[in-house]
Amino acid sequence: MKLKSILLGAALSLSTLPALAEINVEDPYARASSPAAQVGAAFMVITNSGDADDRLISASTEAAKRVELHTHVITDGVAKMMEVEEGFVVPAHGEVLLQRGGYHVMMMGLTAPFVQGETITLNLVFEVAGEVPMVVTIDNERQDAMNHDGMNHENMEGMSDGSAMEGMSDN
Ligand SMILES: [Cu+2]
Repeated sequence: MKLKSILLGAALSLSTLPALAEINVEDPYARASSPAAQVGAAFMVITNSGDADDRLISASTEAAKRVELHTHVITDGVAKMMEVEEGFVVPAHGEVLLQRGGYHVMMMGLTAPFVQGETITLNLVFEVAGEVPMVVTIDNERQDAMNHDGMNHENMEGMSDGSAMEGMSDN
């Protein structure tokens, strides 16, 4: 009886603590560039309505052998993907965009082809919020509405005139 009331008390006090990090994921989708592709990527908007910064530190899924957090960097006009080992910061009362041409969750060694309309389960791990599992719909046909600069996985490497890169360079 004593233990039970202690546990109950702990649960009550937990629920009244101010929110440290309140992670929400909006509009997640995943895609592969072709039906035979061995890799896929997941995109979403991660919001944090809490009072503390959080950080996406890793991810896992049964749909792929290996999952990494990636971004794109442009070297000599060519976009390349790079692992972001420190993860993606989700600022307090802010958001981080995972979108084509930028941050994404990279899935390598897909265990099955990404079929349009099917779903995968993705497990995100945050420094503060812990594990956040979610169902992500495969949408290979998705045009990224948030992609203001018109760049995406497909056309970045073939881009020759560099005009879309203005504003992304420091010099
Ligand atoms: Cu990648």
